[in-house]
Amino acid sequence: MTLDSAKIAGLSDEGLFRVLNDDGSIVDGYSSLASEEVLLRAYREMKRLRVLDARMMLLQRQGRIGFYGTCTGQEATPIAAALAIAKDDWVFQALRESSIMLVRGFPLTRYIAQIFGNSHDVLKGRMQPSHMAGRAVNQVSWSSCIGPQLPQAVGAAWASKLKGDKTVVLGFLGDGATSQPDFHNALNFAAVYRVPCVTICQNNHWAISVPASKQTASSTFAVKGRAYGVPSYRVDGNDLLAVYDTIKRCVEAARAGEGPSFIECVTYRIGAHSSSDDPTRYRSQEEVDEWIAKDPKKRLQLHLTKRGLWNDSREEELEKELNVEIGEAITLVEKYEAPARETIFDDVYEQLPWHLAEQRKELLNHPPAPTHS
Ligand SMILES: Cc1ncc(C[n+]2csc(CCOP(=O)(O)OP(=O)(O)O)c2C)c(N)n1
Repeated sequence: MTLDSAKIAGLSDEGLFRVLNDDGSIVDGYSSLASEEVLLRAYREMKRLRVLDARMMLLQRQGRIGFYGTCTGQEATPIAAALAIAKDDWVFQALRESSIMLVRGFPLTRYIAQIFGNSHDVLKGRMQPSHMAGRAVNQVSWSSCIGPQLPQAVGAAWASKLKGDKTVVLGFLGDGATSQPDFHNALNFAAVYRVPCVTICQNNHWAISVPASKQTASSTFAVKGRAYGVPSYRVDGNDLLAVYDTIKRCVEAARAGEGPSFIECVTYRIGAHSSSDDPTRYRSQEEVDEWIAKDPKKRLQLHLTKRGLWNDSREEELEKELNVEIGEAITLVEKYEAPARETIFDDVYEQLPWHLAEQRKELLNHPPAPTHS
């Protein structure tokens, strides 16, 4: 299955590819690649992410975690991406795609432990909250600088091509990151070396307080791929089926040796940029309300209901189940201690150089500083 956009109505770099109409029906004559099983799983994961984000924001407001970045309103892209790739594929995320790890089997408790930065966190509390990584699921942490994950993704894809192992790499960015040199370096290199990298831009209309209209004068973000010779597509990012089908086709094309692609997913950040941001300073509630009406979770729910796969009692049951799952995970994780002090010396050198070994010993000879509760 490779990508022949000429045969797929609406799939282009200036159009807006849609599969689901607003009422949850499918565009006439279109047949999606997503099975019922994929759709039900996708809905569950979208809802889990929404519940999780809401709980994490509450914890942040209660002072129990330091920082959080939600994905509310944008869930279709990460969840569809997670379901469209193979086990060995790699993911280089930006801020709003951590949930891909969860869908690919990373344990919820370890995920939440990263947000607390405690001893159950595989990153040992070294990264800012919401900057996860999981070697077990081939997901690389975002550095917080806007853009560097893109040349990294292209480099990993180049390695895959050189090794001939058929692994595909996804690299994510926001609309703001298209103004960073790394975006241009990455797309150029990807095209010249025809690497198996699918670059996905979540155009959520805002880069903190900078609107998409001030980010570029191009007609769309997707057309930027043309300049580099990267096949590019613009899709409705609130339409899980459109995103799933497009990513799946691009990934399979990359796996078949057809090189890179670039996808712009048009969506909207319903919440604040992060727990440190107040969006009422720069955008109107009317604008937010317009996008709440285009909720990607609601649209998929309508679709499943139309197909007889979903109803109110299943929704209620799922809500209860997710609240228990997430509530129990938080209770468990919050009890873990901080990472041991000496772990700051781990993971850089196979054998500690003498001066660091000396510092480590010195540290262990001193009692820990008192903690303040
Ligand atoms: C190189 C660099 N410049 C500026 C910042 C500050 N900053 C953090 S997030 C952000 C906006 C990112 O917007 P976008 O790429 O659209 O992603 P979004 O947060 O909307 O998902 C900026 C400018 C940064 N982290 N790194």
